[in-house]
Amino acid sequence: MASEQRIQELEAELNKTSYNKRTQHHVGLIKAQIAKLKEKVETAGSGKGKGKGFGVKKTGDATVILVGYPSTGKSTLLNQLTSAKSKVAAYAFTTLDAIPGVIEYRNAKIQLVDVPGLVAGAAAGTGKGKEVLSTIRIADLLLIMIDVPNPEKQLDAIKKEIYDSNMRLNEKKPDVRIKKLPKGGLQVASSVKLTKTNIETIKAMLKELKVNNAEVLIREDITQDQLIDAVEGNRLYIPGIIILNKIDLISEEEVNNLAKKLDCIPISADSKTNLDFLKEKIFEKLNFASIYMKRVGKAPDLNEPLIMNGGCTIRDVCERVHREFVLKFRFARVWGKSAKFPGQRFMLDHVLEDRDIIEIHLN
Ligand SMILES: Nc1nc2c(ncn2[C@@H]2O[C@H](COP(=O)(O)OP(=O)(O)O)[C@@H](O)[C@H]2O)c(=O)[nH]1
Ligand SMILES: [Mg+2]
Repeated sequence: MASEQRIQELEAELNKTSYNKRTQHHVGLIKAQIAKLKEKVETAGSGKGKGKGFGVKKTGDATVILVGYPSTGKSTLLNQLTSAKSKVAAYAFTTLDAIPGVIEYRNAKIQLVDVPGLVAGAAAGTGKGKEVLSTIRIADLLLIMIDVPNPEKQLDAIKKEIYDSNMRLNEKKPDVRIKKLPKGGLQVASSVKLTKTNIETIKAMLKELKVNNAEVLIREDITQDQLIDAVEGNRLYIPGIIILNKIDLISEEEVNNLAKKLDCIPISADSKTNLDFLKEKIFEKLNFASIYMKRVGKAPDLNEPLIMNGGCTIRDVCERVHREFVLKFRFARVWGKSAKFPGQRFMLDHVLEDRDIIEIHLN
């Protein structure tokens, strides 16, 4: 309990301190102290109330989970996009379990899961918060659903809950190498100019985080939070799309302003507005590519593309189709975005693009 109280005090101090070159060092130390205390609380608390999740089994090409405040329209969207039936109601906390459905789009089978609503304080155990936050860790993509009239407040709160559960939304793992050593003190070097923190502060933060002997190589302009993430090492980096629902209730102008400001996709689940666009964005964000196969002298099969990962090569396609294809490969012809002209010849390492058509020639 003493630790939790101390965290609150430190967070209060952080909130009233503005961040600038003069306060940077002080802020960095507080952040490191908080991180260390949180780690202590988490280890002490493991076992009790840590949130086991709803035991969702992943199926299909990817798993996408809907998160948001209660009554934002998550169940309505699941029902519109899949054949699942999740109960919809005008009161909060209608959905008490995880309900899966399947979106079939461009030949991909995308599992969509509806979970109970999240509210502020979920990470600390409010509502079914811990179960929900534990369940969403299996997602390949999160759909964060917000609605009017308070989308911004909801978004900030949901992002905070996700952050506090050690998930990092739409962030890349920071490029920091930490080699812990038995002795020798701290050697910290950076290959880029650091504009958001400095080496002295980083050293002080590392000590606060109980890293006293190590070689640290920083290869991007990190924030102090990213330094902590790199040291703690247990962060989950997860992509997300923000959806603004119920746009039927506001003017077109308001919709456009919010879409820009919050970088979200506006929809109305109830009136089925913009749902095809949303499906395409989900497909893109999952980094899927449809590759169509064609036999020599025949038209391509445009109904049953292979669902590959973006950046896949001809080799990847050959391996997927038949193990012998790589051995017997002579060349391939490609039509589509990755070819300079229709039917261009390529070898195995050529990188394909979404909707390319490929004709494989074997020995
Ligand atoms: N006006 C409007 N209401 C919606 C829309 N989508 C859902 N709702 C309503 O919002 C309420 C909560 O929906 P529900 O899907 O149960 O929300 P959940 O708690 O997030 O699963 C219900 O009364 C729905 O009919 C929408 O696009 N527009
Ligand atoms: Mg629901």
